[in-house]
Amino acid sequence: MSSGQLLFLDYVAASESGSKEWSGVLGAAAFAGGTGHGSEPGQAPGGGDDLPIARVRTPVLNGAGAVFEVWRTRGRTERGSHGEVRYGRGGDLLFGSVAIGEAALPDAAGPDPRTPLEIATDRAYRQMYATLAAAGTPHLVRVWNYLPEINIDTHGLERYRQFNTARQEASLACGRAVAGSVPAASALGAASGSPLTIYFLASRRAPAFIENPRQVSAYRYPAEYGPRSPAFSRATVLGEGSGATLFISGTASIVGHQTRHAGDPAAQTRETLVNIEALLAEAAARGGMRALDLAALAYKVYVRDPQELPVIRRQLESAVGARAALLYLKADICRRDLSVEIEAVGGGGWRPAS
Ligand code: 3EB
Repeated sequence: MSSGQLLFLDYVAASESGSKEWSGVLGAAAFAGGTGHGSEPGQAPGGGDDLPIARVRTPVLNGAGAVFEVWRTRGRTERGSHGEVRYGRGGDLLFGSVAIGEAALPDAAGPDPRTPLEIATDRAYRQMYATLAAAGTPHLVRVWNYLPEINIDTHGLERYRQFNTARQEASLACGRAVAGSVPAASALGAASGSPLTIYFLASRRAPAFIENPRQVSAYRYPAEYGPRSPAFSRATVLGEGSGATLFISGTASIVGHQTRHAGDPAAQTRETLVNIEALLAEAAARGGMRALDLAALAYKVYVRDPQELPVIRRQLESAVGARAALLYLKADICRRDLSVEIEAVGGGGWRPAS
């Protein structure tokens, strides 16, 4: 059975997006500061009015303007919506996007004891799962979550922890796992006033779920990190052989369950790369993934304080070489003592420049 490449990832500067005429585009994320002043991304490559685009307000730190992360497949695609989710599907794959603003939601003073962010998260996750069931692509492979004010306490709990509570409760209510068979994920801050913005990739086929032997699984974190654990795997592998794609979750300077090197962004970057190398080895040993090295990946690097960008960038670029793709975004990280978080894609979905 051939296992050719079925998923393609490209990073495209908005200023160059007019020169690409792609087919098979499932969806895209657009990263921009969202301050107006010409920073708004325009049309995505292979777009059209019905293309699902997650508009994420995290300023791009390298390069001049907005960047599209474009997900494509081979063959016919169709686009549609389910509730507030917009999706593109083709073959076994589905890309979906949903954004829910909190301003219009009831505050906790009313009869609903949940916070606005919990209500928004619950709605987004239930609609995501309903979309997957209706589309016949039940297996969630990779989820990206962006929420404003991620480190702010409201209603007596940090908003990232509120998000974890609602993600777990919505998943349980929909008969979904909250440990083990859970997707790779990232959860980051976004500019104040943005809606909760979630995009995801799902498949008809289950991925392999990969944990990091250097870290406690996030879904087993002790209660000091919040009343409900974050429900994500450290990585997933979708497909087999040379076409398989590896999705590495947002990865940080955490060993066991504890943050290492607080206040030292260079050391945090190096520790994070050791974690990513451990995931590459695990994916090869247990996920059916061919052996990849750091140079073969496409990275998104989330930097809390842009003043630390040069030191983080120096560490990364000397470790990953010139072939890897690196997109640097300004975003708050879900632990206050973390300066940097890095996610990556490798294998079938991503071909480094040769
Ligand atoms: C960590 O390892 C860092 O809540 O979905 C990374 C990736 C992190 C995903 C999530 C959180 C999430 O715990 C934080």
